[in-house]
Amino acid sequence: MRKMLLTTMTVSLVGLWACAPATTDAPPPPVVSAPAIDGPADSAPAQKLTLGFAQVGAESDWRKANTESIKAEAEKRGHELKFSDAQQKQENQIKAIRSFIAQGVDVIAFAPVVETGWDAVLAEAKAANIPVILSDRTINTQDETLYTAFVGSDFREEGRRAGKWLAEKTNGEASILELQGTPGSAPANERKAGFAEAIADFPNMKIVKSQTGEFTRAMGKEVMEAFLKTPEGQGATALYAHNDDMAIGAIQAIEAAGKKPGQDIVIVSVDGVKDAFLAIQEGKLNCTVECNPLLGPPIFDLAEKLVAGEQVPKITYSEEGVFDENNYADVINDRKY
Ligand code: GYE
Repeated sequence: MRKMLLTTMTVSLVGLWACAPATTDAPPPPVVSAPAIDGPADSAPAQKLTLGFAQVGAESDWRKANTESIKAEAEKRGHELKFSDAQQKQENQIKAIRSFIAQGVDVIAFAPVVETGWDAVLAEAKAANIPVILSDRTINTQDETLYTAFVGSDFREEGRRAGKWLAEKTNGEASILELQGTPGSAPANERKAGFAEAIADFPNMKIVKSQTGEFTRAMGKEVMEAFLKTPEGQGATALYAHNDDMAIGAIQAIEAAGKKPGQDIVIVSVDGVKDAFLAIQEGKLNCTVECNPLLGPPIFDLAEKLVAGEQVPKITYSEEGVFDENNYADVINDRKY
């Protein structure tokens, strides 16, 4: 799907979902003309609908905020939500999607735990005429008609932002440890690729160790402990974690090893959850690249339009910032998750 993202059809940039000015560096205008999604319309109230949502799990603070946003939005709009937690297992998500099809929901939305292996079940949804919204994570498929729309973040851009920030912070010189997200997931693949792209211009920036921490605090800590026992880990000057939870776990490991996180090891991660802002405030985390989990409103905007037979954009990206010691204070008090 990544290739498609670059060349494709309808791209609409939506700012914080409520007020949605397209930014000036937006890609070329959409081929399919569809209005930007800008919150509940002032037109007639939407028809009540049933949406089946197959969630990844509860692996991180980002995910918990994402689940909360979806549940709260269903309730606010009076729609029925059938929610399933796959506990990070693709087979559970496939089962949930099949059961949504059997129950005849109006719309299916899901956050694909990994990128591949969805074609068969999505063909079943298509045959049943149930539109599918990909939430937060993309898939890899030859047949882009197997889903109706994607709403979420540009993970490759997040990786690039993390790499650029680190290059500036370290003047292009760093021995980097990398904690990757769930193997095979879009955010792990793309955040890795974007970061590598951004540091490729700096010959003195090298990733010296890279391993998955499964997007969890516990694994972030465990893998960092192991890293710090190796010669590469002992000489490392920076850490790039694909999410804040792993960075926070790693911070504990760094402290336990008698080093100062944020000073001896410069740390950049992705998500922008409350605990990351608190860690920046304490000087233990240096930067978080924001990834917006509040996808409930845009998912239900899309679902309502689909049920009303309206056309929707194929891709909707969130607009996101980069926070470090210079600007974290602007948002820390408003961050609810
Ligand atoms: O960054 C991570 C979560 O898919 C964007 O999944 C999401 C990622 C998020 O577990 O914290």
